Amino acid sequence: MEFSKSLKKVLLLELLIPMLLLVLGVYIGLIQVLARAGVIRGDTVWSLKYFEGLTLHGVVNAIVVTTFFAVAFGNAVMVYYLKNKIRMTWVWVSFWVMLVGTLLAAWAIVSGNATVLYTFYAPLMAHPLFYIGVALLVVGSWIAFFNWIPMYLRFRKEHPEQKTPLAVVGTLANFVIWFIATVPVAYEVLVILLPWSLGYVSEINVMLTRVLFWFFGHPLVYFWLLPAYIMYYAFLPKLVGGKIYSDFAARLVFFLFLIFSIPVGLHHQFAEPSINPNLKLLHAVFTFGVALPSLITAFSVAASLEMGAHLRGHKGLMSWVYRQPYFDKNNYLFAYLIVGLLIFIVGGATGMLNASYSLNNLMHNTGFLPGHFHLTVAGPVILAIFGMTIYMYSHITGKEVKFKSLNVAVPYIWALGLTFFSSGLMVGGLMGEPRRTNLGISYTNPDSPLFHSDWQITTAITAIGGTIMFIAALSYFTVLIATMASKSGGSVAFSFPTSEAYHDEKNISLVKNFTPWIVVAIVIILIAYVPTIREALENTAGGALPYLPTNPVPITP
Ligand code: HAS
Repeated sequence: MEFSKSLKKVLLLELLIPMLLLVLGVYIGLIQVLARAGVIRGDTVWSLKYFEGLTLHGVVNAIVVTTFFAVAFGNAVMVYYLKNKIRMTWVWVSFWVMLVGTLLAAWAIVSGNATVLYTFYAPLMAHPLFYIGVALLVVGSWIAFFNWIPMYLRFRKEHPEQKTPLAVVGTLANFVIWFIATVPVAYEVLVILLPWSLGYVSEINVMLTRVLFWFFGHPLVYFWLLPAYIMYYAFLPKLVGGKIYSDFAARLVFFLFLIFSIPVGLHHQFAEPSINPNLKLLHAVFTFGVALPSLITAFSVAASLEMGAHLRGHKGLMSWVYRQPYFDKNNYLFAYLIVGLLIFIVGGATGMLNASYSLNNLMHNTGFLPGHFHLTVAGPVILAIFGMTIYMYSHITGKEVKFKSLNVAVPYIWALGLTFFSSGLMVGGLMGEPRRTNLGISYTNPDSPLFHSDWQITTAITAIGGTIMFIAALSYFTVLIATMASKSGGSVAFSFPTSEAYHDEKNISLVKNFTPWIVVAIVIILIAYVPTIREALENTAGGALPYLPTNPVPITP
């Protein structure tokens, strides 16, 4: 289908602005690994302090890029599959609100006024404009979501017998999760942190801010992941000549995420005081629930890959593993998606280790954590974003992708780097190497009394991995920029590579409507969070004073 000029314009902005920011995010990532390994020693590199850089790296890569992409991809999915007109005014309002929010937050971080890391809970305090900026970014994404709801309802009214397209179900499920998860964090930011940062109140309940943050913080990771899952189900089978194994199972997966991705936040707080251990155990149990849709996905997508290989004439039990278009330059999206999936096998397994209540003691706040989450957010998530950004760009503009061989190599180079990077962090983490620490000026500095020789080798492996990832990212940006600089081949119709289902079950009512799933989600959230919030309120005496990361003495108002 042909997108309107205005829609094309906004989609390109929503895809390319975050890519521009990602150049900065990736560069800071390189500085971080070099600083941890002691290759760079000092607190400041090119006028950015270590923790300012870490904040910028996390906020840009994990919050800004992912949110812009989810909105851009969602806009395209809604228009393409529902074949309904989208209200462009609101598409533009959503874009501008997100952009202004991003710029405000970025200013606060770069000017050194918001060194609060991407988990911006208390007691670290940021400039009010950081909180306002984050709130605007979220509100902008809500506007996009609210703009899709009438399109969906119109589709349901006009096509009562038809199934809602799978990619639409995935997108709406994702934004329902996002909306439910962001309401408490909006409360935290606007009602607790902002007045505190403006100086209207001097003390706040730190534990409450952390509970509200993690209410949002874990579903946040599925908000990053679900666009990739939409691609695994709706597009990947088509890319290998296969089919979605079961349409019902695919829909069920998105609805299971809806009910299980929120009531799990305490698995980030196993080590924190104030909350009853039984509640932590309850969240740990729900965390194993949220692994279920991913386990279903592992088998379903593997079945699609197997079917694809067999339909293309490859025989044998294991031919599906090696007879895939891994290096097909014209099928580069497959390379980005399959590499993400392979990485996620380890990313998911390490998540299950973290979730195990007692094992968590071993890795919490160590390098194991960034090791785990780079195998998720810097694995399936960013590779899907990379692949789909270039796919959408070339299909919207009609430009052919340049440097095709380099393009198809990017995910493999990235995966090689990530293997070193995450292995170094995880092995180091198991030996106690802390996360979020400028190790180069302390533990990996032979001149420091804190020197810890065990961590020299692991940080060096991490640095090698980070450098390879940086090279992969540069290669990706080269492909993207060269494609942007090339001439358009004229206007082309936009299309997503949409898969058919092998088991195309009839419109089963269990996975037809969102309402029952939303009700169940709310009930489970209440079970998991009402007692948790009560604990946070009751077990915190008084309030805590604000701190800056550079000073152990509280800031006195
Ligand atoms: Fe996590 C911490 C547990 C998934 C991201 N996680 C984090 C943090 C981030 C993050 C950013 O329980 C750090 C937060 C911070 O800064 O403190 N995580 C889990 C669990 C899962 C999980 C149980 N995490 C993710 C995803 C993320 C992400 C997804 C981003 C996108 N995580 C934790 C816990 C902590 C945590 C604790 C806190 C620890 C602490 O102490 O602070 C599960 O959802 C994982 C389920 C996944 C699977 C894998 C399925 C495999 C698939 C691939 C199949 C491959 C195929 C290819 C088909 C079970 C789908 C085959 C092809 C061939 C050719 C063979």
